[in-house]
Amino acid sequence: MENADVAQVLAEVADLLELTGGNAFKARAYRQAAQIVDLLPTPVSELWREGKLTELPSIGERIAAHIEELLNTGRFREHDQLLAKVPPGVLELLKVEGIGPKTASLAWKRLRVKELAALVKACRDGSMEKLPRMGAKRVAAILLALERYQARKGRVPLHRALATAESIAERLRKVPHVRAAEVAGSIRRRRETIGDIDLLVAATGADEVIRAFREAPEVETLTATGPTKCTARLKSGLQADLRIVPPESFGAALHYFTGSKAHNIELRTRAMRRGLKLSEYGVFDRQGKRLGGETEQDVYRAVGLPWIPPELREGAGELEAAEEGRLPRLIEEKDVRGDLHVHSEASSDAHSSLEELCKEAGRLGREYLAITDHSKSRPLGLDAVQMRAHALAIQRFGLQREEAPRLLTGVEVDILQDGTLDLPLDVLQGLDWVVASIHSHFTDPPGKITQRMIAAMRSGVVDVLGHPGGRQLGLRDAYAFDFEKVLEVARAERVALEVNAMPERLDLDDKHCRLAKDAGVALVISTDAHHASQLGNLRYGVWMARRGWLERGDVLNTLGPRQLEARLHRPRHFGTHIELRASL
Ligand code: DGT
Ligand code: CA
Ligand code: CA
Ligand code: ZN
Repeated sequence: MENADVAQVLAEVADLLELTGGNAFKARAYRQAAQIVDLLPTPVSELWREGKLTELPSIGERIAAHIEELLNTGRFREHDQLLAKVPPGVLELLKVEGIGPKTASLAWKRLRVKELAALVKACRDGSMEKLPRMGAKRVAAILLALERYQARKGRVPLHRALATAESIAERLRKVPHVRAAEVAGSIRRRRETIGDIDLLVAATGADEVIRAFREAPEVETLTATGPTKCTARLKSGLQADLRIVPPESFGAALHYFTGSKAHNIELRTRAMRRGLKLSEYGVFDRQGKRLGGETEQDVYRAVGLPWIPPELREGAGELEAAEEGRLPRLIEEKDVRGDLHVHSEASSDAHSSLEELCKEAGRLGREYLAITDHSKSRPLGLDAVQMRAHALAIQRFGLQREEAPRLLTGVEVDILQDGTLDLPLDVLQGLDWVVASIHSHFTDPPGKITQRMIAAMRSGVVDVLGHPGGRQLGLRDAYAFDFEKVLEVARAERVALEVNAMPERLDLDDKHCRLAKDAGVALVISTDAHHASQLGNLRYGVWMARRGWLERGDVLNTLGPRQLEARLHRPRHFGTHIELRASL
């Protein structure tokens, strides 16, 4: 147990005493002891071994005995007894700025508030205001603080954390005696949202690493430090955990801190059944002999499994699949040959010309690009006449180009509230590629949303449903629509589903990707770029697809243009440009 952990338990005892109306002097003594331990320059366990605990200010016999119990067993009885009396949600209330034990226990005892959500409600419905010494002003301040707390506590989309994490890791790699530095945790698993950043370093000494970490420009302040680990609050508001391990444990530690927790637990159980012990320090046999731990492969090999890609480590059947030799060969970014949802400056919310888009797409090695601007119901969207003219302009522009990518004429057509499409069918039929998306009336009942999608798919002109789940991370959850029904119709009509790679959409999500694959419905990974610089976002979609167990064969735009054309449900003319060129 680190000093910070001990300090936290002592401080919690003080909170619990105050919440339960216990002795105020006693509570103060615990709080002071917590502060002393927290700021101690040496490990408290060392002082304890040397019998020097009671020499510390504020630590008498009684608290010293508790610390001893804590260090020995990881807990102590008085703490457990107090915890049993207070709902965990009440303890959490104390983390909100301006809420002390008095307010929290008033709300709990008088209003039966046992969690944050209930406190928000009590503040809004006026019941909080009626409590003694409360009043409208205090309640308003508490409400504000509650909102800030929930925002801080909230998860951030992957892209907000990824660059920061990688840049800190890069800095740590340059520190002397560092052998390796990797980003672990949910970022390494490419989860769409991130709770905190986890960094792991293999090094022979920790001090220099911790110093470099503290001095990283992204770091605001260290909130906890120990001999081989520390936690920082970053300027972005995120938290980052850093751990330093000896090189021979790096693989085991990387595995452990990559998670997920569910995956780790399953793997450890499997190891136990084979008489092995897995920990962040390595793989050990019954006699405690170390069998490995320098690489992640060691860990999996010890339990008789092949290495499992981090994106699959969610405790969702990956161990069974590995056991039976049916782990998917996950799709990779380089497998994707074209981008089938791209906006040019003809969309009012997009900014790049065809020229700029082609240049960047060519640089990224894309072989084809479908220009899919908005239809007329969106602000300044294109009507039938404008769309025809636009398609012609795209073809003309494509004709003048010799090099990749090939341009496809396309559209992102709105699926209107009644399920009809926002442009006449003959206009849509004249295009190379039709994305159909819902951009309005999100709050209609789920059944209605399902019907809209089904109607669009049955139009006979739609190639793919754009961002089918409708979610926007941190803003709007996916519709509660009937996905099974959508899959059934998609398969029958041979309509693909999009994995929209915009970092704030990532829609379909991993679970829906997997369901689609299992239902035999094709997927398309698209950037939905609104600027040339966003064409590089494809990787986010690929990560989501990998988390959804997708392989190359599950994704239509891993095909070359000719193969793609041949797979579609109505004849297409991707080759027109070539033929036109020949006839010119
Ligand atoms: P996050 O931060 O909420 O996005 O998700 P993670 O997965 O990064 O979780 P985090 O930061 O709490 O912990 C990092 C990894 O450490 C986690 O994925 C697995 C491992 N870990 C943490 N706590 C436990 C635990 O109690 N048991 C086990 N088996 N593993 C744990
Ligand atoms: Ca984390
Ligand atoms: Ca963490
Ligand atoms: Zn779009």
